[in-house]
Amino acid sequence: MKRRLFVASSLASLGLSACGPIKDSLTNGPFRSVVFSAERLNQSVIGTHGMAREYTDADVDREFRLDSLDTPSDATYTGLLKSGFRDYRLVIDGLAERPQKLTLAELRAAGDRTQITRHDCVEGWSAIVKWRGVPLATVVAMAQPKPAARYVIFHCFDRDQNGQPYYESLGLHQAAHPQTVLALDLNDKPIDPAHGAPVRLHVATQLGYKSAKWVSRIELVASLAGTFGGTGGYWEDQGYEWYAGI
Ligand SMILES: Nc1nc2c(c(=O)[nH]1)N[C@H]1C(S)=C(S)[C@@H](COP(=O)(O)O)O[C@H]1N2
Ligand SMILES: [Mo]
Repeated sequence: MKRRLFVASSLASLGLSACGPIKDSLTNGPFRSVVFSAERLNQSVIGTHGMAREYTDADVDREFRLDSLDTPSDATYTGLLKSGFRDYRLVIDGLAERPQKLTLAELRAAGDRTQITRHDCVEGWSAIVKWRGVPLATVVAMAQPKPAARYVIFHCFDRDQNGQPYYESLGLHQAAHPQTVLALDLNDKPIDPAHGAPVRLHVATQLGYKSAKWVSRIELVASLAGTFGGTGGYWEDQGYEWYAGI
């Protein structure tokens, strides 16, 4: 808790506001050294085996602000949305013995975990949110990773103004963390479009940018180097640390 607050208050004191505009200060300014030295410390002290604190229903924040690229407005996403995601399939492929294409019903049937945890954005705001969905470990196991697989990459439906898609990644051991879930419900309702419908990753042990919204595909890979900028995520490609433990 103290470490998280340290990160948040360091950011607040640098006067940072949104995830988008911070990228220059993040890459160049004092921000980088403050945050990233804290994250390195966390990585060495906590590792990825610790559990994030869980809260009760009474702690859930009424407001969970939006702070990401815009909700996808392309024909593929809006078409899926119009049909209530009947035709949505979560693809799990890459280095998999058994690639999967799962409907929302199949995902719901695969596992059921509820957790009330705190979402922490690097810019210094946080919200306690109730998530319900399938442990990512269950879904990855269904696809049977080949021995060479070391990472999972999350491909998303949204793109920035330059047409660059959002993506994120985790190591297989992080993917197996019990509090890493493919969320289908947010605060007891199916996730709304703006918050990432129909499937959103929630990584309770890492900073908010890891929790990819609008997930379309999970790809098993041996290396992060071959995907987009090669550093494992949309923000990582612009200077954020790949490991975002809190
Ligand atoms: N697909 C996608 N996922 C994303 C983002 C995004 O831009 N696109 N932004 C990340 C960041 S930095 C944060 S803090 C949270 C914000 O989630 P919210 O808008 O639902 O509050 O989503 C994360 N996941
Ligand atoms: Mo964020």
